[in-house]
Amino acid sequence: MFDPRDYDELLQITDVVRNQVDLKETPSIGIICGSGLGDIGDCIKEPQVLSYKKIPGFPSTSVVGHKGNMIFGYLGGKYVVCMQGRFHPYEHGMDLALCATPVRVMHQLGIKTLIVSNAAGGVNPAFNYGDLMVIKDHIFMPGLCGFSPLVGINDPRFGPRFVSIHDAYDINLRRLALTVAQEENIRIQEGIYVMCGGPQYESPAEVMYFKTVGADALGMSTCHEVTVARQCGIRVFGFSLITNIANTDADNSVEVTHEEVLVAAKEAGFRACSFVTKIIERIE
Ligand code: NOS
Repeated sequence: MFDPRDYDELLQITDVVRNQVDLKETPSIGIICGSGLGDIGDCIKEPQVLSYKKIPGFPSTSVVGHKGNMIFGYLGGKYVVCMQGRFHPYEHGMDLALCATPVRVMHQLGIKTLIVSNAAGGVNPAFNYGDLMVIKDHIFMPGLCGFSPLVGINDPRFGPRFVSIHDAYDINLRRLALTVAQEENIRIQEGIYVMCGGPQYESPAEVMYFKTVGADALGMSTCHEVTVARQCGIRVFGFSLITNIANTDADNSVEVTHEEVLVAAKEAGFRACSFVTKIIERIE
């Protein structure tokens, strides 16, 4: 059984990955595709595709809309590695360290920048279905409740015991993304992302609660990956695709379904892809 807190096992996994692909160069950027946003992986040029099934320690992705491939190739003129499918803590017994292992593997492979994407419910009343939101900061609910990927004995080779999250979402990358969106005529927002444990969607009262504390979008992913990335010293850019509007009124509530989340992501696939490509083109 793979122990995500064992650094030597991480090195072994990384070796297995390296031995199965013919790396053209060191990937400088890692990408994690959110629910239904796997199109980003399909935009990669000269792709080499490694199924998660061939990576020891990697669990399978059980959520519809997550393919389960690690893809190496070129995007926006840079050599990247892309996780086409992510591990959600709700799928894997809330083992956040396990779910964030792909970030550690990508770090071992050499990435300096991580781009994370997700599908999320909009809480900010100014948001529309289909909007993209640059993540400015987050509220990591499981992390605040003791479910952090950094809990447990910390091998110092992973990074520091105490990690500062004060600047998790790189301000220069956020500015670059807002500029790119403006130039490309892509409707863009910026806001606070909340990670809930899921897999149930939030009740109207819970949505109201998060709205009150300053949330703009709600999802069930991303923060564990960002926390681990920051422990490794990787700079992060994150964005959400608003796939549904979370509702706050129990008397007039509307059901949220994963099907509508996937439809919205599919509709936005091309936009998300060109957004990410243009950002990567301009990353230093
Ligand atoms: N997701 C959401 N998670 C929480 N609340 C929402 O309103 C919402 N909309 C999309 C489920 O459809 C998948 O999409 C994200 C979650 O991360 C989950 O994995």
